[in-house]
Amino acid sequence: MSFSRSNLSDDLAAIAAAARDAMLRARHVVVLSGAGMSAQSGIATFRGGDDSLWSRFDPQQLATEQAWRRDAALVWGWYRWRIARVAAAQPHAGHHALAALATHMPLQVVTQNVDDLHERAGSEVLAHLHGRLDALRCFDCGRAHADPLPHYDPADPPQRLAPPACAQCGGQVRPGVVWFGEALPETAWQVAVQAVVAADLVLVVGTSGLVQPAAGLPALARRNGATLLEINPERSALTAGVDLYWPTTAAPALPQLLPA
Ligand code: BV8
Ligand code: ZN
Repeated sequence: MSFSRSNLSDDLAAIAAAARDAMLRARHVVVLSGAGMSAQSGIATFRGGDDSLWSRFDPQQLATEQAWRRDAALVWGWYRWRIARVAAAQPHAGHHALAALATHMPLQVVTQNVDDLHERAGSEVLAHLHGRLDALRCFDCGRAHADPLPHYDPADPPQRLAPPACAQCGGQVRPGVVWFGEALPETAWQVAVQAVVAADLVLVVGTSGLVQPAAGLPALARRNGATLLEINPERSALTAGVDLYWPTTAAPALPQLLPA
């Protein structure tokens, strides 16, 4: 399916109509979401914007095993703050639209996000490529940590905080996210690859397309014949390679893809 860019000028209504038509014609849709999908729920993105996570924290300072070994209280304090921010957030109309779209067509959600906003809107997430904030486990013995966390006010800024202690070995409990330098969960990666290879349309929402190997999925889909749509208010590292770029944000755009 190709969209000659000339007939789609910058008319957002025409782009929205073309995107909706492409979705309704698709046989198998895979949505690949990034931090921009959670932005309008109040969850800071990683890059861009003066409130982005990375503008105040350097990922190499915090989202790595080295950082944890160097200062687990600093890293845990940052994640505990993020867990509280996610718990206080609500899915927006875009999350709900994706859940509704899945009742109209074969649609699978693959996310780089570590929050549960897709699930709370009713989507079944095929793969969390970078894990889940709330899947806590012992850094030392790997045991899942199910004990409730002490209350944390989401309005409080991140602060150093001793990680919970593992009930089995007394080790330090970490978030179940994939840190830089860590391998992606094998099953999540495999099912995501299978899905994009089989898809005839991949809808990329809210990712800068900078983190590998997740950022390679849209090109893999295209090599296997899929049409690529992108929703992002800014051009990303993926935009040059998509069939239709919709310069907008997720919350107002995704509901427009629903059948009239
Ligand atoms: C691995 C969990 C190997 C943690 C995350 C040098 C070159 C190339 C690659 C590398 C390199 N050095 C190292 C690497 C590999 C590295 C990598 O890619 N680094 C990058 C930074 C260069 N990758 C890894 O380390 C991966 N592992 O390679 O392992 C290996 C193999 C075998 C055995 C052992 C090891 C692991 C990567 C996973 C890292 N973990 N998250 C945590 O959350 O703390 S990544 C983190 O950033 C997020 O999960 C997210 O996935 C990722 C990317 O961010 P985005 O989602 O794209 O968000 P971003 O803020 O960047 O962009 C937001 C976008 O939304 C913007 O475009 C914006 O315009 C848009 N937007 C804003 N508002 C809206 C919106 N869009 C729509 N609506 C809106 N309202
Ligand atoms: Zn343990």
